[in-house]
Amino acid sequence: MKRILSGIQPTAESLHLGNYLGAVKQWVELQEGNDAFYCIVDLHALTIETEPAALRRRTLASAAQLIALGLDPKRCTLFIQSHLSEHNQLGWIFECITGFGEASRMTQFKDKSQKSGADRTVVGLFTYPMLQAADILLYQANKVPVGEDQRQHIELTRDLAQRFNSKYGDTFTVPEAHIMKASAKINDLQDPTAKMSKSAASNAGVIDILDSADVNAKKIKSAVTDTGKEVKFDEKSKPGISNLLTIHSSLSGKSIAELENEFIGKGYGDFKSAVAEVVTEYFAPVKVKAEELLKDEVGLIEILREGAEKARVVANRTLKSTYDALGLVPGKQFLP
Ligand code: ATP
Ligand code: LTN
Repeated sequence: MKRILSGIQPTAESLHLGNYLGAVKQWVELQEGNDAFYCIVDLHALTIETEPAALRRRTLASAAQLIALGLDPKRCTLFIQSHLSEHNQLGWIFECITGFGEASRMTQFKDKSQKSGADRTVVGLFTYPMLQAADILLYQANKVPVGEDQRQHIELTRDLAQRFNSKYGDTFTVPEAHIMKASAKINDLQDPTAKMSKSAASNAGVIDILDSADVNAKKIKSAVTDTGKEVKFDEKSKPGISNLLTIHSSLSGKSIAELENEFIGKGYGDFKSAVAEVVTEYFAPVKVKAEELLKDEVGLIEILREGAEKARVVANRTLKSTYDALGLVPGKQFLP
């Protein structure tokens, strides 16, 4: 069985369509026939200053949505990053073998730090990829399902694993990024050349899966398109329509060609209504299920704690071999 690991930051009240199609949908599929670990990376979320009540709420809401979207705690290990101190401990080791220049070249760091300026950029944003490498390598993951934007962080993770292995002996499995081409990048409905993102300046082009059907239908109907009439996939001249075709196709299971055929001679209005309908049908039951799970907070936290205990068995073992390989004198923190 292949080991899978992925993570998501609890930085919003609701996941958006990009998170689902770019990441979580594959997580659900990969539960079958693999040993899958999925982590809510709350420590990573601390790189963005958040009100404590909001962080807590978002962490639980993320867990509820992941389960509602199809993650089954019986078939995968779902847990919260901060429940295991091993993540921070291994993260430090990777900070000690990552070059300063190497870390400075990470585009996520460059983009985010440029936006807020050096004085307002926290060091945690700089060391973020080393903590992410720890998330992955602690579990000896073979595959890491993520969206296209995470490719560089996975590349760094591979480099760090190889660097450590060649210096200190085989300790980590070198993981591979698992990026699904078709839906790897869902774009903003208002700016179809930019990725759909919770940190977008405006929420008007972001489909939140917990939003009401009305709100989402309205957003889809006012999606920016070109001045043409044909429903045809062409990312260059029709980025808006292409994005909507990708969304429809990924949710309905119909191929792009099938959809192009279906809408020959019909206008953009009809097509947008169809997309809105598919989105509503798909996410209405998810919203109900997530709300139900959130009502029983104690039960939800218990599921996550059980996940952490399963994760700890693997993470603790990897940390022990790492410490041994480095020549750190063994303490009593390791499981028998
Ligand atoms: P931000 O844009 O504020 O950094 P985000 O909305 O991209 O946040 P993350 O928590 O960083 O959300 O991403 C969770 C997962 O969803 C990642 O694997 C990421 O690659 C994927 N993802 C996020 N946005 C998109 C998108 N628009 N299309 C496809 N995948 C996406
Ligand atoms: N950086 C990722 C979230 C993340 C992650 C991980 C993804 C943290 N640790 C480990 C995969 C594996 C993001 O912003 N989407």
